[in-house]
Amino acid sequence: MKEEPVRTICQFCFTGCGIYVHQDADGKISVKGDPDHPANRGQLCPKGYAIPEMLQGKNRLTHPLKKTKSGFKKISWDEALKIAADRLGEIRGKFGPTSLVRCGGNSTFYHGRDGFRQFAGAFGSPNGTSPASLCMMPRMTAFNAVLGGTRAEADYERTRLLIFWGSNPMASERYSAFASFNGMRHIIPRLKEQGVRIIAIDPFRSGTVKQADDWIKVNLGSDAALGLAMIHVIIKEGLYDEAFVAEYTHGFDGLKDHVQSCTPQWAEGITGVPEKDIENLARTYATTKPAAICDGNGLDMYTNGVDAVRTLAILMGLTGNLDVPGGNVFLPFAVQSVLPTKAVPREKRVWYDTFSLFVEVPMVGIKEAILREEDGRPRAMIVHHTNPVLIHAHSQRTRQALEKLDFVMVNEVVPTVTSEMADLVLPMADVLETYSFKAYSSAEGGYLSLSRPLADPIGEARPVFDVEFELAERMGLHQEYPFQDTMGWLRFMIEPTGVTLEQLEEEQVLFATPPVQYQKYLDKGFNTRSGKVEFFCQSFEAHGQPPFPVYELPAGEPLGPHNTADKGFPLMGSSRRPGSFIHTRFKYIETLSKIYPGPFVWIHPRDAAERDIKDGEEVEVTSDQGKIRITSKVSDDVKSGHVWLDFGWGNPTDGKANINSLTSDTYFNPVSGATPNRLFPCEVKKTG
Ligand SMILES: Nc1nc2c(c(=O)[nH]1)N[C@H]1C(S)=C(S)[C@@H](COP(=O)(O)OP(=O)(O)OC[C@H]3O[C@@H](n4cnc5c(=O)[nH]c(N)nc54)[C@H](O)[C@@H]3O)O[C@H]1N2
Ligand SMILES: Nc1nc2c(c(=O)[nH]1)N[C@H]1C(S)=C(S)[C@@H](COP(=O)(O)OP(=O)(O)OC[C@H]3O[C@@H](n4cnc5c(=O)[nH]c(N)nc54)[C@H](O)[C@@H]3O)O[C@H]1N2
Ligand code: SF4
Ligand SMILES: [Mo]
Repeated sequence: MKEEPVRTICQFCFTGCGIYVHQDADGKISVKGDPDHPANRGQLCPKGYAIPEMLQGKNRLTHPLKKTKSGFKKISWDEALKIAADRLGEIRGKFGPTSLVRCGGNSTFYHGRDGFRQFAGAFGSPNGTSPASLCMMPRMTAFNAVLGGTRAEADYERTRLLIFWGSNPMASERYSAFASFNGMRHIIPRLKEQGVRIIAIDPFRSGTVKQADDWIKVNLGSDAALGLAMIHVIIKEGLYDEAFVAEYTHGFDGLKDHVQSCTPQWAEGITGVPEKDIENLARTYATTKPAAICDGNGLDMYTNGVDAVRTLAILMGLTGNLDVPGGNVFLPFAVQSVLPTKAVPREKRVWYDTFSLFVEVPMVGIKEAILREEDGRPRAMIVHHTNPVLIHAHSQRTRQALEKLDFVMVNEVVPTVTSEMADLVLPMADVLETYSFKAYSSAEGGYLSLSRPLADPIGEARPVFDVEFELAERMGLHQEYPFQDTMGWLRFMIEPTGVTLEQLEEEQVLFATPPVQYQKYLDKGFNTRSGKVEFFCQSFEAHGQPPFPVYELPAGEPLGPHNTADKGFPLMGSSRRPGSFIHTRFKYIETLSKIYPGPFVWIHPRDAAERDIKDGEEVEVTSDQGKIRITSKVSDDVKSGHVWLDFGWGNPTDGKANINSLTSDTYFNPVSGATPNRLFPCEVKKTG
């Protein structure tokens, strides 16, 4: 660590808070929020404050490891890269270039987004997968189909009504990244003071629900029915924006027919929300101007999630709340370079016929191709910045699929359930040890910030791009590279923004676009096939999907008290992510595990009493896929009949229960490949 405070950003979630990290004369490291950074204005969450503890390097992988019959053996980088180049070369020779899968990470940190992307392109493989099918890409796919382009963000500062729909920013802190403001913790109370009405649509009494004026207690995975019924009411009562609909939307008459039968009464039976409340919600949204919807990850992990989100996009268009002040707005963003520079045609992807509308191959496509031993199936996988065995539905099957591969190389910072089954484990420099950058969108404009290393990489760990380039060099693929190391990657990526690395070094926060401009559609229309908001999605129709959104069962099979009770699983299991952690990480960081000593299964007092379960007791949760032991938390934040399990544990560094041992990958969304990670019938019993 340097003597001078380092001005950098935290990249553990999408917010990307500005921070100062300082080491005093005694070597004590402290962190404070950067008061001048637009993403957080000095605020931080506990994960940011825990950075000094993270820098102590607990559990870190420090050397390349090769799997042998007697366990992992330390090897040199030279040997590790030779093994990787030889094995990948053999596999390419035998099975062709598409036999490689890049299993990349989440876009909270751009090394995860971009690592090995150019490598896969140069190798000749179009096969990439990541957590995207569970994260925000199902939503993006839906918004893109209806609205064109990216999703439209809630314009918090100017709205009169804000609906949190399947989002919990009081824990996820995600939205400040887009709204360019202090954390949501500060935004919501301030909006309430200004008389803005806040509604939360959520099956769980989340931190955000607790802040809201109204709580719409919807059933798990039933949002498409709620959305369709709201559309029904708005059209029937003539509450839509006639001028906007006439001029800027496509398929209104068809939509009107389509939702004819989607009455609030019909939706009550599915959503559990009383008919009257659905009518009121629809009327409130359509008549409070302007109104904004803040969508969230609570919609993604159901097999019907894409269509649920299409109803949200339609509602925005129907009420004219699009790209107007206080509505849902397309914010400016600094456009960066695209990797790989020589892309392999999408049509060559595994399971392309099924997932032709999606940005990549969802993990289910990869798994099925391997497990069914299809011709042209993947044979080798490069994993980085993700932990596929833990995070995808039905961990046992993910493990089986990876075991069937000829070669698995995992780039990691700490041992995980995935790294434990790799042939080769490469120790990566952590995000705190390497240069990176982040591009933000905000109403004030799209801007960039630099992430600077706080320490040298631990042991022999190396940054992902340095390793990637050296491997490419050893395989003779380096001619296709526009960069040679981390700094080269950074310069290449930001080049189109007009901002230079030198300027970023100097200024730390640099705006690369003008502020938001509203109603861009007046000049440019919408970026869809018709140039309009597509109630009738032409892209969906062209790919054999229903052009109007429909309500399907949320886990692909009939769920309901009768069906599942008959099979011995009367409870509906779902999953949650406690705010003090980020996904599967940092369960071993003491300050964070003290804040939340999970994982827990959250159960309603009535359901607990029926099973003689007390708070804080070890219980067994069983689904048709597996069984785990976990501690109970008896709470009426949960609806009776539901149980919520904390996601993210189950690595060797925590030794606790992995809830994806209970989830199923039998059914998935036909467009995004999303599995029902948030819905699985189960039963909870006392142990012993
Ligand atoms: N602290 C922290 N921050 C994070 C992350 C983290 O792990 N920890 N992860 C980051 C990532 S990758 C993501 S994707 C974002 C996600 O951040 P958000 O988009 O805010 O999503 P979640 O936090 O998953 O919260 C989703 C909410 O949806 C609710 N929900 C669940 N099922 C349903 C349903 O069927 N219908 C409706 N209407 N609601 C439902 C849940 O109860 C929960 O309150 O957070 C990011 N930020
Ligand atoms: N049941 C259920 N399943 C879920 C979810 C849920 O709520 N419930 N949430 C889903 C969602 S939205 C998401 S985004 C995914 C999250 O899934 P992942 O993105 O796979 O989860 P992370 O914990 O972020 O995994 C990142 C991995 O990268 C490693 N890593 C961190 N920093 C570095 C680095 O600098 N270099 C390298 N090489 N590695 C690094 C970490 O050690 C960790 O093992 O899980 C999904 N799965
Ligand atoms: S983890 Fe916390 S400190 Fe870090 S970027 Fe997210 S909100 Fe900010
Ligand atoms: Mo995510």
